Formats: sequence, structure tokens, C-alpha cells
Amino acid sequence: MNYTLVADLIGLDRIINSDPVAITFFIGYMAMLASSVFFLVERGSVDGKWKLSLLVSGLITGIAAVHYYYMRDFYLQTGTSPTAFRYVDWTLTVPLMCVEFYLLTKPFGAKGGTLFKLIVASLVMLITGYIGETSGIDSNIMWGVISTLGYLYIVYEVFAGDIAKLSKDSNSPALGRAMFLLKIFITLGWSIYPIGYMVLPGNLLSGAFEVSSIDLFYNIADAINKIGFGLVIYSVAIAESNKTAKA
Ligand SMILES: *C/C=C(C)/C=C/C=C(C)/C=C/C1=C(C)CCCC1(C)C
Repeated sequence: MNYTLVADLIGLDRIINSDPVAITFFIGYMAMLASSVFFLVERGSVDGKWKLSLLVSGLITGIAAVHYYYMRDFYLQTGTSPTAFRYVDWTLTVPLMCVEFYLLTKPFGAKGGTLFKLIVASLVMLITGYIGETSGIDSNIMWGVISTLGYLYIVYEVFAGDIAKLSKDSNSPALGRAMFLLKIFITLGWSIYPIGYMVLPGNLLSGAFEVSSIDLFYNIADAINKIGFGLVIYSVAIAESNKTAKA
């Protein structure tokens, strides 16, 4: 294959021209793919009850890898944000992150109803966010505010609602450690998304950044939140499995 063909295939021409947004799509794709392989292979190193959590981590980064493959291409072809792909990805992966919270607390009595509430809140957050991103300059602040209510509900559940109560009553140091880190992810890590959204024309940060930097925010946030979230669960799973092996 000649150089231009290869460059075209992977979007290297744009990357060589140092478009930071294109670079993060490319790195995001590779990092998600590598993480999936890691989580799926490492399922073999943890105890039975953790295997499902690691499978879900692998699915989250795997679904993201496929979407990044298409999003990178879409961005290189059109120079615009792959908004629809982005929201399809999130609509699959954010509920799976809610499943991770459920799986962590299930041994201590989590009910399906808790999972249901988290998933409904995440769908409210994402559907209204999508409407806001596509509805134009006049109403994206309003939809962003509604979306934020869904987000805050998830934060509430984890900090003070069912998930918080279950992990407190569990008396499990491993769960306590995981929850401490996951709380940092859903407050600091997830808050990068609404900041990115505010770059949209007509919103609070428009003008401070180029419009395309919305994808820079989202790509960095996805890498932190999807891969980091999975690594937290992995580290707790490994620590707990080693403990049972010794006992
Ligand atoms: C893997 C993908 C994740 C963890 C995506 C998370 C997305 C959010 C927390 C998005 C939140 C938004 C708001 C809180 C308001 C503005 C619209 C959104 C959808 C960007």
C-alpha cells in the first residue's frame, strides 16, 4: 500500500497536521480497545463473583472502541462532531456503569429498583442532553439544565441514596475503597461533560473555546471515566480475590 492510502485509512494526514481533536479520537480508539482486551483477559485472574463486573467493564470500553472507530472516521470526513454516534455510545455505556454500581452493592442487598432508578436518571440526562446539542442556540441552556438534574440524581443516589446506604451498612473495606474512588469519578470525572457541553454556541462558555473542542472535552472525559472506572473495579476485584486465596 502506498503512503497516502495508509494515511487516508487511519486519518494520519489530519493527525500529522496536528489536529488535537483528531488525535484524541485516534488515541481514544486504541486505548478503549486495549482496555477491553485487558479487562476480558483479566477475568481469568479474579474470583467468580467479580467476573461479571470485569465483563461489564470490558463491554463498556469495547462498545466505546467501536463507536470511537466510527466517530474518528466521521470527524475526519466531515470536520464536525459525531453527535449521534456519541449519544448512542453513551446510551449503552452509562447504563452499564449503573450496572457496575449495582453489581458492587448486590452482595449487600441492592435491589433491582435501585438499578432501575439509576438507569432512568441516566436516560433523562442523555436524551435531554442530545436534544440540547441538536436543538440549536436558543434552547441548549434549558435542555442542559434539565439534563443536569438527571446527573445530580445519580450523584445523589451514590452519595446519599440507596447505593450510599448499602455500602455504609456493608462494613466491607473493599467496597468502601471502591466507592470512595467511584465517587471521585462521578463528581470530578463526569463533570467534564457538562463543561464540554457549555462550549456549544449560545451556551455559557461559547467563545472561550472553538466549537470543535467539545469533542476534546468528551474524548478526554471518556478515557478517564470508562477506563479509570474499570481499573478501580479491577483493583478491588484483584485485592479481594488475593485475600480469599490466602485465607
Ligand atoms: C462513558 C460515558 C459517560 C460516563 C458519559 C457521561 C455523560 C455525562 C455525565 C453527560 C452529562 C451532561 C450534562 C450533565 C448536561 C449537559 C448534557 C450532557 C449530556 C453532556
